Amino acid sequence: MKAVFKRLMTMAGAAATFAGVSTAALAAESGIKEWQLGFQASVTDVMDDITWFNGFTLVIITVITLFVLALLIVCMTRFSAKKNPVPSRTSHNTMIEVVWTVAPILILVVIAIPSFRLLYKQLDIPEYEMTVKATGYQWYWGYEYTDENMGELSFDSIMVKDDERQAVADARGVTLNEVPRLLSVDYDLVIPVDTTVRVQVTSEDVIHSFAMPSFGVKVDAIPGRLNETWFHAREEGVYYGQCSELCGKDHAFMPIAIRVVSKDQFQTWSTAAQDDLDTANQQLLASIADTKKLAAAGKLEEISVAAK
Ligand SMILES: [Cu+2]
Repeated sequence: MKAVFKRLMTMAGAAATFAGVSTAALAAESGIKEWQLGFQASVTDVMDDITWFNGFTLVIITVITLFVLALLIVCMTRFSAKKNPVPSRTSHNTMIEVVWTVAPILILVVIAIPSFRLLYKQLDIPEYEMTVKATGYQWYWGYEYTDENMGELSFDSIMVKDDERQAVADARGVTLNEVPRLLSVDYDLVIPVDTTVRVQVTSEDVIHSFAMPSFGVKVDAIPGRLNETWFHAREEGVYYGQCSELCGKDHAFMPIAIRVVSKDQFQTWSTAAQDDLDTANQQLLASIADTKKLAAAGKLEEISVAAK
């Protein structure tokens, strides 16, 4: 069923591209759409839980709001001054007071249990396979791969300006929609798929916040402090986030772009990037484009059969 749905989505994406529908193409690439309401598509367990929890609390607050509305309507009609020329002198009702104290406590407990479970899931870092360090600067992010086998690889990641988007798209051999405005950066943070990654977050100047909606990640970047979080992305793609703590005049212009690639692609990229980051990125994009072309032509299955 899932496979059928995915295929339909791919076909829809292809059709939209032919029709020149920019939003659909954008969505197919990164899980973001123009004028988007609601969350970006989830690619981690934590974000799955956040999405569920959002729906769960939405149901509770909807029921409470409707209940209060009903009470108001009852009060306004049944207990109006017109219908009650002689007002009641009731001032206490033990039963009602017990109910309106206990019921909200129970509701809060029902909300608190999954809420705390989710908080601990976000903050308890499981056994991780690699570490990246993100440092906030006014106004861009710097990334550092701190594992020994990564050879002190580090780079800054700066937003692609409006007038540079076309040039970047041309250089990467992609459409303009794949370089989304205010979200694309010159150097993406590259991460392997299906890998538990520990993220250390700090800042060099003021407080920033490292946020990646599709991963359910948001953690403050505080000068002099090293905060930690983690993620385990299960799908390849490019994911976008933004600095989420007001940090000065260009706060809106320091996006975060994480490119999740296959483990093989990451291996090749990380080895090459330690010598020459630009060439490594070009090779990586070429490899991703090849994979996409093959997938589009439906040849992936043939290759896997041939490989066996
Ligand atoms: Cu900021």
